[in-house]
Order: sequence, then structure tokens, then C-alpha cells
Amino acid sequence: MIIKKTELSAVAVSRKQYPAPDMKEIAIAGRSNVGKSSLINLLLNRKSLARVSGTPGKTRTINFYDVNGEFRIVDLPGYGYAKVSKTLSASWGDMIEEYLRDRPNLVKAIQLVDVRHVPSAQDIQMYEWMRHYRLDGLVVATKADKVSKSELSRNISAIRKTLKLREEDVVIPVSALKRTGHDELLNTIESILKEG
Ligand SMILES: Nc1nc2c(ncn2[C@@H]2O[C@H](COP(=O)(O)OP(=O)(O)OP(=O)(O)O)[C@@H](O)[C@H]2O)c(=O)[nH]1
Ligand SMILES: [Mg+2]
Repeated sequence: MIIKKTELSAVAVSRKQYPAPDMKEIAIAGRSNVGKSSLINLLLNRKSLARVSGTPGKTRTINFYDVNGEFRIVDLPGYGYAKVSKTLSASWGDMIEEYLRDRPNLVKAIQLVDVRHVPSAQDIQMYEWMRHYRLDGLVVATKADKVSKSELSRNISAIRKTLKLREEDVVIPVSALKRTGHDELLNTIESILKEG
């Protein structure tokens, strides 16, 4: 797939702000600071289409990126940022679940987890939602440049176990810094769009 044209087409906190469901969508979920925005920039070959920051909790809205006028990548708000109040984090949960539940053109959700850590309780909860809505099956282990090869395979086994992945589920290690995993992820997305 060649990425020709990308644009931020909508920013939403509730369903009335979603764009028309006229293109397939693939959502990106994960805790705050896991690397969702960086992954989107890597995938879409744009330096700063999605805002990346050292301040966790940057993306507080659902951001819809149109790609080639053919499909959308959807950046979900990051969860699990400690400094956010309980009420606000509950509303984030509602925001994410409303989107997962009510979006007919959503064909897949990609769960991001930091390759250095065992998935958190919230990662497990997020992945359970994906499973419930039959959007699961693809996990990206981010920041792959931060671990050695042996740690990488050990940690991916731990991620598989914690999220209770099936054999056929896919975990792709990615580094937005070194561009590792870029082609594999893009090819996987391409086949999801063909099937879905
Ligand atoms: N070393 C390394 N750092 C990364 C990688 N991906 C992201 N980062 C860094 O991790 C931090 C968070 O990245 P973001 O892409 O903003 O994370 P996010 O998930 O969008 O965060 P929120 O918008 O807060 O939910 C930034 O400082 C990035 O530069 C990676 O593959 N390798
Ligand atoms: Mg972000």
C-alpha cells in the first residue's frame, strides 16, 4: 500500500461528532504514552500529523485520520494516566466504549502495549472490550528499540499470556524510532482492509 494522502478529518468526544461511516476504520488503543500517536505518524509517513509529546495524556479526544480517501486510522484517547481524575478517566472509558460499540464501519482495533512491561489491568480490560466486540486479534508491542532481542521474545510471550492471546493472534514489535515493524504492520492492515 502506498500512502498518498492523509488528513485529520474529525476530532470527537461523542458520536454526533464522528465523521459519516462511509469508510472502513481501524482504531488504535493503548494507555497514555504507549506510543499511539508516534505509531500513526510512522504508518502514515508524517512527522507530526498526530501530536506526540513528552506529556502523557495528550490525546484526549477520538481523532479520525483519513488515508488516501479510502480508509481511516482512529487514534483513541490514552487511558491510565495517573494525574487524570477518576471522573475524567471514567468518561474516557465511556468515550472509547461508545465508539467501539456503535461504529458499523469499524473493522479492527489494534491494542498497543509497551514491550518493556507486562500489560496492566486497564490493558487487559481494553483488550476484553475488543474481544467482546470482535475487534481483537492484533497487538503491537511498542518501543521495541528499548529492549534486547532476548528480552523482546521473553516479553512478547508474557504479553501473549497476560492478554490470553490465541495462537492465531498476531503481535508485531514496532519501533517508531527505528521504523522496525513498519512494513509488517502496514501489510497486516492492508489485508484486514481487504477482508473486513
Ligand atoms: N524509544 C522510543 N520512544 C517512543 C516510541 N514511540 C513513542 N515513543 C515516545 O513515547 C512518548 C509518547 O509517545 P506518543 O506517541 O505521544 O504516545 P501516545 O500513546 O499517543 O500518548 P497519549 O496521546 O498521551 O495517549 C514520546 O516521548 C515518544 O517520543 C518508540 O518506538 N521508541
Ligand atoms: Mg497521542
